[in-house]
Amino acid sequence: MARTMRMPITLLAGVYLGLAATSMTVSAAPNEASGKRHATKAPITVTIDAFQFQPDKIRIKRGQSVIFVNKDEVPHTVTPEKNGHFAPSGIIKGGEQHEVLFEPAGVQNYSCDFHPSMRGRVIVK
Ligand SMILES: [Cu+2]
Repeated sequence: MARTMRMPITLLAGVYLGLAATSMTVSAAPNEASGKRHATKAPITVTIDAFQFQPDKIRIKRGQSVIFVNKDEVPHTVTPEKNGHFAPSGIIKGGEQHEVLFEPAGVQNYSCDFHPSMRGRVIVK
């Protein structure tokens, strides 16, 4: 049944060589994984909504910052728990946001001064 589908072998070989050349070009692209310690790191956003930090657990790199965006109508805070290594946000009013810089590596737990059940975690690598 495939009798009519015969193709010259040289044509097929040419196609495969072409594909191989293409994929080699792609894999030769520069590897950005080995970034320097002070490379620019875009901030990550955590939303405060309905009295919850969302997401309440994130992983970031040293020197990266997190922007906490308060979408509630009431004020909240992002306050480090004991032995935390970042500056407390102070009051973030409803509709406002605050950027927190995380420098040393470690697990940083935080909570809201006004609503202690609101808790979150930032893992700094
Ligand atoms: Cu709160």
